[in-house]
Amino acid sequence: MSLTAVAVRAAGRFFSWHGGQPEGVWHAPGRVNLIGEHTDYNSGWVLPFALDRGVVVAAARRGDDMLDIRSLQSEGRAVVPLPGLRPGGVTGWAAYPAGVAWAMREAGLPVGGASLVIDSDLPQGAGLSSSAAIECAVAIALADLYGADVPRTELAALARRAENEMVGVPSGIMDQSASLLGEAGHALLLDCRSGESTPVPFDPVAAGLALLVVDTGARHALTDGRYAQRRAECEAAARALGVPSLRDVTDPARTAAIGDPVLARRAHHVVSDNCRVRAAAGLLGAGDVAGLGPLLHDSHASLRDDFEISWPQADVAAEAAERAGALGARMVGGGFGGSVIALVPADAAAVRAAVRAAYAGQGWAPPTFLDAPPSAGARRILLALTHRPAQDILAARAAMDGRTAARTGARSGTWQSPRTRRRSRANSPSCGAPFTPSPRSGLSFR
Ligand code: GAF
Repeated sequence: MSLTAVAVRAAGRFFSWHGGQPEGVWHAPGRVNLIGEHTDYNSGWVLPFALDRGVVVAAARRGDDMLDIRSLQSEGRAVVPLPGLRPGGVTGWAAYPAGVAWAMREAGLPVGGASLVIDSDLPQGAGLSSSAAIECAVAIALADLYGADVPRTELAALARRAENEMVGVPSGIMDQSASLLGEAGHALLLDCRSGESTPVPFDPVAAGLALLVVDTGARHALTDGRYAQRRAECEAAARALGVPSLRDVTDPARTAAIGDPVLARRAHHVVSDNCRVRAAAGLLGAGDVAGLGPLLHDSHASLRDDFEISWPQADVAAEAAERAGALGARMVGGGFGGSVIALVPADAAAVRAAVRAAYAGQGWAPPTFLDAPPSAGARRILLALTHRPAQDILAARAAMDGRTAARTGARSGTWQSPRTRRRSRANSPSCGAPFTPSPRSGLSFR
């Protein structure tokens, strides 16, 4: 389903559910992480990019301080009074959008009530960050509607806070950053300690390649406790090594000093994946897309053997893809379900056939394949619709150019936090092929 079609559907449903026109429709993409898994909450590096599919929110302000939220993907309606809202006050799917409004108000932003309709063309539980896409779409919608001029890095931090505190998942900053800061034709090198982000050209098609996403069909949920357990293990490993975080360890061999073998393996994955992120960014900076293949392969092995978060379908899909000619393949996201990415020749037919055959051999239902062009980050895609019936929204297609991230029309009040002013630390000499980024100089609301 195209982005246009999803936006039109959400606006049309807004009309029937809320009895009026939305003031606009906002879109936030899902993400694929090229490399650097479970490194973000260890203050390390990640290299995700924004997808061409994601979540749309049709929204309008309300005269009261209530959120009235509906979703085409979830049953029921959530009506949430904003005054007095606290973590634990909303549970289930509505905790994501309500949590964003709560976090924005907690930060002192002038956010009031809103009617929202959420729609999506992103598979849920596929490891492509559908939850972060909801948070980010709601965040830019509320910021825009209420004229809150917030740097996107700060919106990402607020969306993450919603997930950490209202939903209760101790996730890192990667998914929200990719959704809000992504650029077409680029991956985003993110230093999760300093917050610095650097767009890195990523154009597999120009290199005669493609990045194939295999939705393995196994569903994952960050809320099931295993993600939180991995995070706790990483923190324990850092304590064992006497460092603030595993980012501060640059030589993977140093993790052998940890007495507990499980913690040592967890740390080995994180430290080595940090090295792989920086090597990957260096390769992309030099135009060597094919060079990513071995790094993807090694990252999967590390996630399978050291971090122990891959799942049977991911291992089978990655191995079948590589046997059929993929330059490298690996699981993506939090783990225990979701998707695999494979760097494949432009004609991926042989890889698709091999993965399907491997699945059939296991007696599993066939996987789903998605193309993954690196795409633009979150943006407003339909302007005010006042006085136009929902059916006429199709006429607004011209305004929906997915390639150019439109300004979201911030109108008043600039808000800053010290986080935007943090400085990065020097790159580690022990990690191969260091990439010297030239980070974004200004953090502005694009
Ligand atoms: C999930 C989390 F939300 C991210 O912050 C990140 O930790 C990822 O899992 C693993 O790399 O998507």
